[in-house]
Amino acid sequence: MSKVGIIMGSKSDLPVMQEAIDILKDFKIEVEVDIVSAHRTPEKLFDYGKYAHTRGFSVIIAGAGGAAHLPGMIASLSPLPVIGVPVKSSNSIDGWDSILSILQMPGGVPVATVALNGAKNAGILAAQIIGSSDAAVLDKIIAYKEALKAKVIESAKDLK
Ligand code: RP5
Repeated sequence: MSKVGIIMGSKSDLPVMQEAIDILKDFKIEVEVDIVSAHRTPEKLFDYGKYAHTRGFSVIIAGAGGAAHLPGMIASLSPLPVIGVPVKSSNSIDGWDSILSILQMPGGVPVATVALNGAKNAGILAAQIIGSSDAAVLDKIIAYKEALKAKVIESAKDLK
Protein backbone atom coordinates (compact mmCIF):
# COMPACT_ATOMS: atom_id res chain seq x y z
CA MET A 1 0.00 0.00 0.00
CA SER A 2 1.18 3.52 -0.82
CA LYS A 3 2.42 5.69 2.00
CA VAL A 4 2.99 9.46 2.10
CA GLY A 5 5.91 10.92 4.02
CA ILE A 6 4.99 14.23 5.63
CA ILE A 7 7.92 16.19 7.01
CA MET A 8 8.30 19.70 8.38
CA GLY A 9 11.17 21.86 9.50
CA SER A 10 9.84 22.41 13.03
CA LYS A 11 7.05 21.31 15.34
CA SER A 12 5.83 24.91 15.03
CA ASP A 13 4.81 24.01 11.42
CA LEU A 14 2.43 21.29 12.65
CA PRO A 15 -0.76 23.39 12.94
CA VAL A 16 -0.42 24.15 9.19
CA MET A 17 0.77 20.68 8.16
CA GLN A 18 -2.00 18.96 10.14
CA GLU A 19 -4.38 19.70 7.24
CA ALA A 20 -2.33 17.44 4.94
CA ILE A 21 -2.36 14.70 7.57
CA ASP A 22 -6.13 15.01 8.07
CA ILE A 23 -7.13 14.94 4.40
CA LEU A 24 -4.88 11.96 3.66
CA LYS A 25 -6.38 10.11 6.62
CA ASP A 26 -9.85 10.94 5.20
CA PHE A 27 -8.72 9.28 1.96
CA LYS A 28 -7.52 6.29 4.05
CA ILE A 29 -3.94 6.78 2.86
CA GLU A 30 -1.19 5.90 5.29
CA VAL A 31 1.00 8.78 6.42
CA GLU A 32 4.22 8.89 8.37
CA VAL A 33 4.95 12.25 9.99
CA ASP A 34 8.36 13.49 11.08
CA ILE A 35 10.31 16.65 11.83
CA VAL A 36 13.37 17.10 9.63
CA SER A 37 15.15 20.43 9.79
CA ALA A 38 17.37 21.38 6.86
CA HIS A 39 19.44 23.67 9.05
CA ARG A 40 19.28 22.04 12.49
CA THR A 41 19.39 18.34 11.53
CA PRO A 42 21.14 18.28 8.13
CA GLU A 43 22.31 14.65 8.54
CA LYS A 44 18.73 13.51 9.18
CA LEU A 45 17.61 15.41 6.07
CA PHE A 46 20.26 13.66 4.01
CA ASP A 47 19.25 10.19 5.26
CA TYR A 48 15.55 10.90 4.80
CA GLY A 49 15.97 12.16 1.23
CA LYS A 50 18.38 9.44 0.20
CA TYR A 51 16.39 6.48 1.54
CA ALA A 52 12.68 7.54 1.50
CA HIS A 53 12.03 5.55 -1.71
CA THR A 54 13.35 2.39 -0.02
CA ARG A 55 10.94 2.84 2.91
CA GLY A 56 7.65 2.43 1.04
CA PHE A 57 6.86 6.09 0.40
CA SER A 58 5.27 7.10 -2.91
CA VAL A 59 5.21 10.86 -2.36
CA ILE A 60 6.83 13.26 0.08
CA ILE A 61 5.16 16.39 1.39
CA ALA A 62 7.63 18.82 2.93
CA GLY A 63 6.66 22.03 4.70
CA ALA A 64 8.91 24.78 6.00
CA GLY A 65 8.95 28.50 6.66
CA GLY A 66 11.36 31.41 6.26
CA ALA A 67 14.55 30.30 4.50
CA ALA A 68 12.69 27.12 3.56
CA HIS A 69 15.34 24.77 2.18
CA LEU A 70 13.76 21.47 3.28
CA PRO A 71 11.54 20.69 0.25
CA GLY A 72 14.21 21.57 -2.32
CA MET A 73 16.97 19.66 -0.58
CA ILE A 74 14.73 16.59 -0.22
CA ALA A 75 13.93 16.88 -3.94
CA SER A 76 17.65 17.05 -4.70
CA LEU A 77 18.24 13.74 -2.88
CA SER A 78 15.08 11.72 -3.63
CA PRO A 79 13.72 10.18 -6.85
CA LEU A 80 10.17 10.53 -5.40
CA PRO A 81 7.78 13.39 -6.25
CA VAL A 82 8.10 16.15 -3.64
CA ILE A 83 5.29 18.56 -2.81
CA GLY A 84 6.41 21.72 -1.01
CA VAL A 85 4.29 23.66 1.46
CA PRO A 86 5.48 27.21 2.17
CA VAL A 87 4.63 27.98 5.80
CA LYS A 88 4.11 31.50 7.12
CA SER A 89 6.22 30.98 10.23
CA SER A 90 7.47 33.17 13.05
CA ASN A 91 10.67 33.81 11.08
CA SER A 92 8.89 34.58 7.79
CA ILE A 93 8.98 38.22 6.74
CA ASP A 94 5.61 38.05 5.00
CA GLY A 95 5.45 34.52 3.61
CA TRP A 96 7.00 35.42 0.25
CA ASP A 97 10.38 34.33 1.59
CA SER A 98 9.01 30.81 2.23
CA ILE A 99 7.16 30.70 -1.10
CA LEU A 100 10.12 31.77 -3.21
CA SER A 101 12.59 29.53 -1.33
CA ILE A 102 10.44 26.52 -2.26
CA LEU A 103 9.11 27.61 -5.67
CA GLN A 104 12.16 28.82 -7.56
CA MET A 105 13.93 25.48 -8.03
CA PRO A 106 16.58 25.05 -10.72
CA GLY A 107 15.84 22.98 -13.83
CA GLY A 108 15.99 19.24 -13.19
CA VAL A 109 14.91 19.35 -9.54
CA PRO A 110 11.15 20.00 -9.39
CA VAL A 111 9.17 20.74 -6.25
CA ALA A 112 5.39 20.94 -6.74
CA THR A 113 4.77 24.06 -4.66
CA VAL A 114 1.30 24.74 -3.24
CA ALA A 115 -0.04 28.02 -1.85
CA LEU A 116 1.17 29.64 1.38
CA ASN A 117 -0.06 27.38 4.22
CA GLY A 118 -1.69 25.23 1.51
CA ALA A 119 -1.14 21.88 3.24
CA LYS A 120 -4.66 20.64 2.47
CA ASN A 121 -3.99 20.95 -1.27
CA ALA A 122 -0.64 19.23 -0.77
CA GLY A 123 -2.49 16.28 0.75
CA ILE A 124 -5.03 16.20 -2.08
CA LEU A 125 -2.28 16.40 -4.71
CA ALA A 126 -0.42 13.52 -3.03
CA ALA A 127 -3.64 11.48 -3.08
CA GLN A 128 -4.12 12.31 -6.78
CA ILE A 129 -0.58 11.15 -7.58
CA ILE A 130 -1.30 7.87 -5.80
CA GLY A 131 -4.76 7.70 -7.40
CA SER A 132 -3.28 7.80 -10.90
CA SER A 133 -2.24 4.15 -10.35
CA ASP A 134 -4.64 3.07 -7.58
CA ALA A 135 -8.31 2.72 -8.58
CA ALA A 136 -9.62 2.73 -5.00
CA VAL A 137 -7.91 6.05 -4.22
CA LEU A 138 -9.00 7.49 -7.58
CA ASP A 139 -12.64 6.68 -6.68
CA LYS A 140 -12.22 8.57 -3.41
CA ILE A 141 -10.87 11.62 -5.29
CA ILE A 142 -13.82 11.50 -7.70
CA ALA A 143 -16.26 11.32 -4.75
CA TYR A 144 -14.42 14.21 -3.03
CA LYS A 145 -14.75 16.41 -6.11
CA GLU A 146 -18.44 15.51 -6.46
CA ALA A 147 -18.98 16.53 -2.82
CA LEU A 148 -17.23 19.87 -3.46
CA LYS A 149 -19.52 20.49 -6.43
CA ALA A 150 -22.66 19.55 -4.46
CA LYS A 151 -21.65 21.90 -1.64
CA VAL A 152 -21.31 24.88 -4.01
CA ILE A 153 -24.63 24.12 -5.70
CA GLU A 154 -26.30 23.82 -2.28
CA SER A 155 -24.77 27.10 -1.05
CA ALA A 156 -26.07 28.90 -4.17
CA LYS A 157 -29.59 27.66 -3.39
CA ASP A 158 -29.40 29.39 0.00
CA LEU A 159 -29.11 32.73 -1.80
CA LYS A 160 -32.47 32.33 -3.53
C1 RP5 B 1 11.86 26.77 9.65
O1 RP5 B 1 11.89 27.78 10.56
C2 RP5 B 1 10.76 25.85 10.14
O2 RP5 B 1 10.22 25.11 9.09
C3 RP5 B 1 9.76 26.80 10.73
O3 RP5 B 1 8.77 27.17 9.78
C4 RP5 B 1 10.59 28.03 11.06
C5 RP5 B 1 10.62 28.39 12.52
O4 RP5 B 1 11.07 27.29 13.28
P1 RP5 B 1 11.06 27.38 14.87
O5 RP5 B 1 12.00 28.45 15.26
O6 RP5 B 1 9.62 27.67 15.28
O7 RP5 B 1 11.49 26.00 15.34
O8 RP5 B 1 13.05 26.09 9.53
